[in-house]
Amino acid sequence: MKNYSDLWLGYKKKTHNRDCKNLNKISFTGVDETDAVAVNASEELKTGLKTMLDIEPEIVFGTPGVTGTVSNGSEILDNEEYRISLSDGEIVVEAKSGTGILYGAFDILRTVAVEKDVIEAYGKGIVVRPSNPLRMLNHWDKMNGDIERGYSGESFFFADNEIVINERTRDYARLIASVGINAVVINNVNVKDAASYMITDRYYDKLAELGEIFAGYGIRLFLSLNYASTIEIGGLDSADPLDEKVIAWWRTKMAEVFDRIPTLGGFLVKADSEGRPGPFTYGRTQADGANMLADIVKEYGGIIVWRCFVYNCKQDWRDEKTDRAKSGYDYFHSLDGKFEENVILQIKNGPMDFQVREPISPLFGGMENTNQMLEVQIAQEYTGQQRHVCFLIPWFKEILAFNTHMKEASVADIVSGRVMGNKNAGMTAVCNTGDDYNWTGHDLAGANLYGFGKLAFDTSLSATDIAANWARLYLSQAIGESSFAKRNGEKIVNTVKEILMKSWPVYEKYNAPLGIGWMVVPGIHYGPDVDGYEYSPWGTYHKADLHAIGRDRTDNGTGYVSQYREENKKMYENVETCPEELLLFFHRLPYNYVLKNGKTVIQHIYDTHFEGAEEAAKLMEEWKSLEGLISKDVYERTLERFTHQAEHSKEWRDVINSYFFRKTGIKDLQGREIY
Ligand code: GCV
Repeated sequence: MKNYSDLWLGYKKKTHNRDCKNLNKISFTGVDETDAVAVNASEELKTGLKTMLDIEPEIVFGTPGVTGTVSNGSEILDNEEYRISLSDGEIVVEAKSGTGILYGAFDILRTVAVEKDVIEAYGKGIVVRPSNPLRMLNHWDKMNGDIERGYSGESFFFADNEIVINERTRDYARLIASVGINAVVINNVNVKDAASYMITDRYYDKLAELGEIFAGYGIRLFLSLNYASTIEIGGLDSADPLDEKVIAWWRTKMAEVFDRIPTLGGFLVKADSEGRPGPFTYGRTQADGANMLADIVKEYGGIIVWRCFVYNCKQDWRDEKTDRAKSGYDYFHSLDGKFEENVILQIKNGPMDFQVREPISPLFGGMENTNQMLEVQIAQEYTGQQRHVCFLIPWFKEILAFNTHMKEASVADIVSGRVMGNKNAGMTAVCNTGDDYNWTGHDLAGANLYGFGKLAFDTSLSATDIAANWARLYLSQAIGESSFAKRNGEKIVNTVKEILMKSWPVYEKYNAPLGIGWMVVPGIHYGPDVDGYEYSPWGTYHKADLHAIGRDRTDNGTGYVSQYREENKKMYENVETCPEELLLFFHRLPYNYVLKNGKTVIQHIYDTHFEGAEEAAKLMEEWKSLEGLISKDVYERTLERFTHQAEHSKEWRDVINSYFFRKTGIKDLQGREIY
């Protein structure tokens, strides 16, 4: 018995009576049996079809390289693309690479798993291509087995400073490949202690083995790198990127690393941030640091993913002018066009840090000649830590759709490489997995893992469809045998979809109001503490007094707003056109400022917090309506989380409302209990 769930790859027996003869023979074109990824695709199909339909398909491999143009001559396939069609009653999967074939295989398995008709699905032929070149996960796993901001157990990559490889490793690769992930960073961006030695003989063999497993599923292994490795493990006294000794050390080191871990895709670097070393120590720019490494790894096909989360975390809270929100842009904008071709700047979605609501980072649209990758967080650090349900895909959809007004491009246009014609671009998520049975602590948090992969692969998918499909795939394994219709499939899927789609707005309601963010217990970032970060060095201030709240980020204030293109600047700086959900991020307003719905800011705070807690309780009731319909384990595990959320949302409600009532003395118009 595995001690972990198969999640959406549950492959339960299907009892519908669809005609499945088309699945008896499946042809792969463009690859032969020497392609490890295609072989894994074939194994996956065999296992899945046997379990679900009791079919043992004949898999016929084609000739490598034959498929550049698909059989109907209409499309040229790129490396990870695939086409599925029906020909003489058999399924043909065409691709240029094993990875394309693998994605095609998972497509077929999903079709069967959700009980869709194969002829309907593939009769006319489909061509599927990923929206983003890189679709990555960042694990913040530490080598001692802890996970920074991990809410679902311990690491399954590391224990006691050793790398762990077991059955779960392969199943993890299968799971994430099935939703189109093609790159994984296994270790925390804060590279310290044993992790600094990842690029030494101590770990090479294991990393090579791990890289090989991943490569078998079209996934490239990446490592987070300690920028000051020359000092920490190299015995030099400097990490100056322009110092010849430093460069020479890296040259030798990288030759060794890529020789010992041949499948390595490259490195992720957090420099000059939150205590991590970087080029600033030597008076150099972020480009100097990134380019030095990129230049060296180029000959091995390596990529340097360089994070833009660079800011001063030792700020004086008394200082009105410094604004943390400005720092990413301040440090990187002027370097546009100065990065090597194999450097990708990894930019968090907002200028602060994964709050429940933030404006989009002005770096998107601020750089026209630099590879960019969007970083989001599915680990719910600030969004309920996988104890509260918070389905983040609707939020990610908004982020991707944001018009940067750089050539009228959306964030999705930029990070897909469509605007600049670059291939080193994409999306990454700070991952939410651990060694818990269900991988993500909260069963419903699995929808964020599944959803991120699906969205990064196809940014045109709707959040609702992603939610529904996840519910359908996951619950079909959670429920067990018998047909979907018989076990109230539609009710289950609709209920879960509704819960998921409501969850982010509900969470936002009882959280910090109107985009101001933070108000969490420092350090752990869980639970309400309105002034927790107010007089701290982290640069995250709401500035509430008895008259007003919010940060003036217009040109009269910190000037952050000027980092946007003119259209967006205008929208944000005008209190009338600033989206209300971000009002306090951009403006300092009196509590009696009247919002578009006629409510004052203070009444809005009271109302949303009462509503949020009520709605959280309703989500639990909706979940309860599934009792007896879904697996008992999933039902009970999740009910426990909902019970906590319902209580904890009241805590949020009461702490926030009481804080503002005490600060302002303004009564709730509805006379509800505030303490
Ligand atoms: C990995 C936030 C988190 C840190 C995290 C950091 C980052 O500050 O609280 O735990 O460090 O972001 O993204 O590097």
